[in-house]
Amino acid sequence: IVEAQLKSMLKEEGSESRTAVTPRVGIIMGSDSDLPIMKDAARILTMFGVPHEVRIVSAHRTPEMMFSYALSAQDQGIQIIIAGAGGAAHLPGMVASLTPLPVIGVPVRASALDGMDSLLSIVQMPRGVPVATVAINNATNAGLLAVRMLGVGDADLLARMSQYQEDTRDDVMKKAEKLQT
Ligand code: RP5
Repeated sequence: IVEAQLKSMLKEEGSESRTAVTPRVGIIMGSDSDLPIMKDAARILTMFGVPHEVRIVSAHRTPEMMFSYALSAQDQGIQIIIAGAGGAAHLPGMVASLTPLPVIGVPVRASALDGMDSLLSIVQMPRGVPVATVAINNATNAGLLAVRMLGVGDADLLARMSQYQEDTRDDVMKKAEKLQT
């Protein structure tokens, strides 16, 4: 059921839960309930043409799967992992402890504490195990950060990021001009 839901939610984005090409970015999350937020990261990667995969991997409910995903990611050709979780969000940190790949954590607002619990769980990593943490529910920025990281060794991708920044700037300028007229 989860796989079917994943597929239908990602279909509109042009993302697939399992891709034919080797994914460069792995998007993982603790629960299918994180998907409405985490699909924003997939949307950005699709927009930039970055092959990626989307998986449900829970640190608490499927710890063995989390271990095997994190330990095999590098050999599978994954270059960056984006990990989203809510509540006591251990997924990004645990994955970062098991792989040398960069991990971007997305705190998901999922509990009575409005995501602050998740934010602090992800950002307050102990020395030696870094997780790049974006704002609560901001999977868009996780996708953009992954593109920038990959862009360091990929001139085409970096050029597309510059274009994206220009487009964003133009968009704001147009709106500002409209307000003045
Ligand atoms: C976390 O618990 C998940 O990442 C999710 O954000 C939260 C709630 O999960 P569900 O109870 O909705 O499956 O592990």
